[in-house]
Amino acid sequence: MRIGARVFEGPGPFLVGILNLTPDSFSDGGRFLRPEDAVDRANALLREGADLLDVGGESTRPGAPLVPAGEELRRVVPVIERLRSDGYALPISVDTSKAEVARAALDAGADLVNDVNGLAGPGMAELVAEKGVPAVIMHRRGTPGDMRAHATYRNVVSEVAEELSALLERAVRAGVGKERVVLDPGIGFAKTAEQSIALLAGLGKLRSLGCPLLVGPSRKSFIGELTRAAVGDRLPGTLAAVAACVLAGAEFVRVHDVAAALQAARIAAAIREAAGRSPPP
Ligand code: HH2
Repeated sequence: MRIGARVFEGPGPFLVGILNLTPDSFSDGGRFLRPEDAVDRANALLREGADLLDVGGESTRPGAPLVPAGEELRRVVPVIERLRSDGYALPISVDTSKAEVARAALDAGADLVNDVNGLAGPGMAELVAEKGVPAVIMHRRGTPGDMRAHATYRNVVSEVAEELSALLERAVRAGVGKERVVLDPGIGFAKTAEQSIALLAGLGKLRSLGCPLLVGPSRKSFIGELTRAAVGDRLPGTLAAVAACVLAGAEFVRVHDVAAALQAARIAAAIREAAGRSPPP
């Protein structure tokens, strides 16, 4: 899959570094509001070994207020423009659910649309089709305001697989090339801690949908619920989840702490490869 100037081939793992340009993201809100801090952070993520930079201007944590398009544009577009004019080396993904924001970000130099709403909002799939760019289709139910009430599943793995498959079909009908889609189970989005763990355990089932997988476990509340760790102390739990994602075959992992996650991901990938080579008992 080509993302911007780079071709992503093989099983990865590829590290997606998170850059949140928001005042209220659950773990790093307010840290990168000044464009110069945002650019420094983007460069630090590159140095740490990120393969892709994911830039977002709206928090999607449970209970987060919706951000008007004008405000989201104001947060995201100048930083993407600045990174591109500085010759930033990584492909850039824009984390948005609004077609207006995605269009402006792509015009400013972003290479991929990462949509927690699965390209289901007005004009989003059509925009991705028109621009011919790759996209992440993530699973969620409801909105940040009401998603906790939607965490009701008979079998979370098969229902997430069915709902992702429906989102994928819808996007393909709108003209999006399936070969340009990455699927994401949406850890923590309308999922309890137990359901997030079940999805990590059942990731292999999502492979049958025929697209690369991206998983975003970084610092999320399922780690806090299982370990009682505060948001700032969830790196060890994040690394365990990253290793599990890579062992299950996820190509992309979306993380805040790239250097540490890269080490965990490389070890997990080496174990995965060795397991693939070992003769049957
Ligand atoms: N998680 C978050 C945001 N965007 N995109 C994808 N594809 N997958 C995810 O799991 C995902 C995502 C939430 O994490 P974060 O960006 O750290 O927090 P916030 O939404 O509060 O800005």
